[in-house]
Amino acid sequence: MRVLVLGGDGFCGWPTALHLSAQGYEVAIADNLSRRKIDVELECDSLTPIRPMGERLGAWEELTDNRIQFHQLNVAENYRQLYDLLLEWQPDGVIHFAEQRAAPYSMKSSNHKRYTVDNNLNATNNLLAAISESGLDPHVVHLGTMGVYGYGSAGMRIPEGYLTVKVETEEGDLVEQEILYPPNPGSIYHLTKTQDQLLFAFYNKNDSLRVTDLHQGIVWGTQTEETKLDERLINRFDYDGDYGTVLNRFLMQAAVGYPMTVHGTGGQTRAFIHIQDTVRCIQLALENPPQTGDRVQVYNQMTETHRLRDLAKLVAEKTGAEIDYVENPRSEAAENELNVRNDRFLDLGLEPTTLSGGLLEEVTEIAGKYAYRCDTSKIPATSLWRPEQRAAHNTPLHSADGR
Ligand code: USQ
Repeated sequence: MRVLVLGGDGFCGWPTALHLSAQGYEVAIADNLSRRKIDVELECDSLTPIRPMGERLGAWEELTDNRIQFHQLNVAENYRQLYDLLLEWQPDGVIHFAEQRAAPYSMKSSNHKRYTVDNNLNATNNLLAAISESGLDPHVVHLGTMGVYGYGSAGMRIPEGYLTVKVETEEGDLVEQEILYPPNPGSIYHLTKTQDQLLFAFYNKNDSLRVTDLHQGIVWGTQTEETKLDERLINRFDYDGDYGTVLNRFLMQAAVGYPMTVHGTGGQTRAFIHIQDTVRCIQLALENPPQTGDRVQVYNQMTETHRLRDLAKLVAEKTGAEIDYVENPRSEAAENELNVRNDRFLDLGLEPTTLSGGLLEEVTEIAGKYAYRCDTSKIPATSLWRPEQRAAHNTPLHSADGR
């Protein structure tokens, strides 16, 4: 079976490409290396020493005899190249990771907002239009986010994509309908993923495209079975204030002796998943495609929920690290409950990697080992959501590169 991994150089894309290759899939990656270019912009490298694409792929072939193709192209801009690649590669599945994935980065300035919207929505639309034009019928597996739901519900468990509602007709009868769960994004980045959902629904209805949308929680951990095989295959680890996600930041902060930066009261509850489970879920989704004519299939890709201050306390207990409750740079609920259904992956046989099992390994094997590469000046989160915060901190929204 042939797969095309769009965004196969990124934090989730790279380990997915290797995992599928190890499982016997023929894999081609398309990526414009934008994440590496953003490292240059932000003047901050991955904590782990990721290697150039050519070296990564050479090492993989040397170790496993499996060759992964690489096409350097911008899915959001190079429509014709994408179209030609689809026709040439004839994939059975396309895994779509080719989007700007950081909420703080998307909120840094007007330019970052515009870049995130342009890139993410054009990438998704280009892919769907190219598949439709090509006449091919690959199963599209897209990495969405739990953030489309907005981390709250009216007391019930958040369903997997669709909500059953009862609406009252003019005659006063109650009619039952299933609708996409009402979107409630908390950043421009999350907003693009809510809009992706409409693009999928439209192309599914109009062009009979087969799509699975994975609403993933916050990924933690770094390595998978495949990336562990050789240091040249190592996955990236983001720790800076824009791209670092919360649990990996806490683990890195514990390793370098920097007080853990809990935003606000730390009462925010979020969903989590280990990177090893991400790649397993993607394989499970790929191998359970919808039939032609089925609506867009949605899975909640998460295994545990935790309140942030509890996570910080857990890391503190295990490592002796200190906790710093800092001003929250974001606009988000200070405290929330989060109950999420994830039956579909469990029913397909997912056996979750638990936080209790993997935390310390991550601190010692990754955060501790590469702590010497950390630039602590890049740790504070400086992207501010609200105009009044930006005014108070004298951080204008506009950046001056003229884009
Ligand atoms: N937070 C802290 N301290 C920090 C960093 C973050 O308290 O040092 C807090 C944030 O304020 C927020 C929570 O931790 O309440 C999560 O922040 P995050 O940066 O770990 O995650 P988020 O911005 O939501 O985005 C990440 C990924 C994104 C993915 C999303 C899944 O970057 O690609 O879609 O997690 S979810 O959060 O479930 O929507």
